Amino acid sequence: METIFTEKHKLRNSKTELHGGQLVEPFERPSRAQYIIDRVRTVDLGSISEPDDFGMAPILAIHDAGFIDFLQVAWTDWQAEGFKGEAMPTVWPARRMAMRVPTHIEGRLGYYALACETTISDGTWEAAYASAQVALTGAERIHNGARAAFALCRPPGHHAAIDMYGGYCFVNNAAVAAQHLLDKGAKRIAILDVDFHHGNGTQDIFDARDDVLFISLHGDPMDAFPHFLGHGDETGSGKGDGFTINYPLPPNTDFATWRAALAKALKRITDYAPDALIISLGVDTFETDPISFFKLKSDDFTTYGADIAHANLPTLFVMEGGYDIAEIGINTVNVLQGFEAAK
Ligand code: SP5
Ligand code: ZN
Repeated sequence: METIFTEKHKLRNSKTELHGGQLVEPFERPSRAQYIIDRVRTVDLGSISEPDDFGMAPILAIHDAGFIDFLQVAWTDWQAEGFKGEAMPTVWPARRMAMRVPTHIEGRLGYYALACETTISDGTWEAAYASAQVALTGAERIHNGARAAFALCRPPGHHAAIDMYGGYCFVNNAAVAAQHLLDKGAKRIAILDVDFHHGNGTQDIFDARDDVLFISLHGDPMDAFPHFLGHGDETGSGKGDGFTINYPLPPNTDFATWRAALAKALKRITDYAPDALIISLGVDTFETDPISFFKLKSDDFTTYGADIAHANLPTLFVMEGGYDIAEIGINTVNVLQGFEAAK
């Protein structure tokens, strides 16, 4: 399987995350991608290619233009205020307040943020842009007939909504890739999100559409980030009704339970008969992930990679989360090797 990767991910190198009331080193850090690409090389998964540049249009096909403008200037505008730390919101348009984009950077941060653990700092936009190009290049490979490709995206994307960032995500890489495949002639795309966290951004983007089937397995939002989307009764709206499916799962969910939900998801996906399958691949389902509560073991990732292969669809893997950094390369590449061995 070919991997698409760029060292530009290193431009996303914020120093602080708000966690437990303290500013800590971010869980989503550059070494994550380094461990993954090292493992790709160690097992000789396949060739490693630089992304092509598809420009801004595919990003603007998914995201609000004002939001993307904001991401590009947020760090500069924040610094112009003379603040000492990295950019983070302190106020939001909460219930019954005005949904109007403020002028001041502190107001714009609150308007466009869905969470404040994710700070914006120098290079954040450039890395997010490059990460989207990695996903687009992977999508282009699938369009050109590849059976599978691995878009080693960093920063991740599935929490980024039409006009919101947070959860370590800025541009929704999987959504941008899905739209690219549709624009190239695909009729239906399925996105299966196996990251521990609910893919709220992807769900938001495709909520009212029937040309993208979105299915997510994740920690129940009653107990897990992002807390405010991902319940089992969210099924899509308008002509998208029935094209969003959520499997919220409780603390300490083991592989047998998780795999049973995966089997239901894959059945729905094959019934939908998409032209391609996009996997939002987070390995924060691992038993020792520091911010998550599922109990998958390293071999389980190999097993479910094979389960995904049995759907027999052109498949683009798009990297999302995973924070047990010492094991992230093994767990991620286990999914890809399990897929390759079974196809
Ligand atoms: C892409 C991705 O995986 N984003 C995840 C963002 C989660 N950020 C907030 C996590 C809050 C976790 N609180 C966990 C307490 C653990 N005891
Ligand atoms: Zn996650």
